[in-house]
Amino acid sequence: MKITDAKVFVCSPGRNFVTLKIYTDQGIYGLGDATLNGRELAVASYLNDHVIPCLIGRDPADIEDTWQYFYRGAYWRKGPVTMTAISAVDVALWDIKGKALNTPIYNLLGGKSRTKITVYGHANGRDIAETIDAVGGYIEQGYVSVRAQTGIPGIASVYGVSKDKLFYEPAKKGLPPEESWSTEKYLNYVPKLFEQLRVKYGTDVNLLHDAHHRLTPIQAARLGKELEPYHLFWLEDATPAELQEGFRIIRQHTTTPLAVGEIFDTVWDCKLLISEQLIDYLRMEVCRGGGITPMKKIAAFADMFHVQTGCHGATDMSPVTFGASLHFDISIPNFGIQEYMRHTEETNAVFPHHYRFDRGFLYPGDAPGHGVDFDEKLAAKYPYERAYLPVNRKLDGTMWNW
Ligand code: CS2
Ligand code: MG
Repeated sequence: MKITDAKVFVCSPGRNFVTLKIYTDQGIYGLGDATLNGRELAVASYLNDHVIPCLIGRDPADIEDTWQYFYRGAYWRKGPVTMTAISAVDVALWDIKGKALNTPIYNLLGGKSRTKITVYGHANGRDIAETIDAVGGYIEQGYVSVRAQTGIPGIASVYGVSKDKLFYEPAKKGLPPEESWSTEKYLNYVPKLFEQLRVKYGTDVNLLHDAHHRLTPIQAARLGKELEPYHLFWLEDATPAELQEGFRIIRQHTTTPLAVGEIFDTVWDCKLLISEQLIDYLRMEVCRGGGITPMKKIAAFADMFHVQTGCHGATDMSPVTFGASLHFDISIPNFGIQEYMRHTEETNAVFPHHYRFDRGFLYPGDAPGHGVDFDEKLAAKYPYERAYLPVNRKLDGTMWNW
């Protein structure tokens, strides 16, 4: 089999997505997700200008060699644009291999290690009372795990809080919106949310929280310590992880489980975090971490150090990523949990798929490949519109992490 062509589709059914379609001489095609929120066109260009010309003529069955070709051969390694592009190629090739062998991708990864995939939903509210109600809504839908994010009195808008209770899309059309932040107000308020959630819903529901890179290590240590009585499933992105050693400070002070990694793109971003057991869940995803090929290796490395996976699953990854991630999730031994931010009906119509949600769990389905398709004609009705993630400033105007 030979690769005869490849095309990049940028569309916006509710939000911007970048889809790579690789065609072969046997009529089989594969799909990969190359969406990078706010930098979509950079990845589209990397694929069109630097990847696709080198793909034509290759055997799509040689997934590992193709991955090595685009990683080592790029010379300029790593980084979200490069690795999102390589991820899309890798996932598309696994899709082709599954279709050519008429089997779902998980069968090519060692088969199923579980029957269903535990997911968590995103409950949010403008204040504690509203957030408590939102968590109850997810429990009623059958979720056994719920992330809770609340607005903070005195802060105009906070990460993770949206008007729409089922969909959360942080990217806004036009130039980056500016948000404001106060670590002090946040640290004084959030423990109260989880205290009241436990009083209201007891200890059976898994509660998660995302600090979204906004704390210093010692501030994260304080929050982790104050959340210990509420036994969170995880505290996510407690501190920026460029300084992996910073997690040593958090670890020294608290037993609250730590999750990090949605912005990582190679194992080098988390080698120390894993080998020193500084984290409990790795958030890397097949659309950012280089694809299924390296993610299998990273999951095996993490398994040696008691680290489980907790793949990123926000609206800014297309159903193609969800489809592929579920085949990865269901096959690895150290699966932890899968984030599941629902897509809009517009998005689901452009990306028909076999996976399904049922009362707190996702099921990948048994279609050959990853089981997700792409409706080019319908996609063409939703042209790209520039949209950026917000930027964030402290109340005194200091630029901070969003
Ligand atoms: C968040 C994301 O889902 C999460 O855990 O961190 O919503 C993240 O903000 C977006 O994916 C950024 O595009
Ligand atoms: Mg996050």
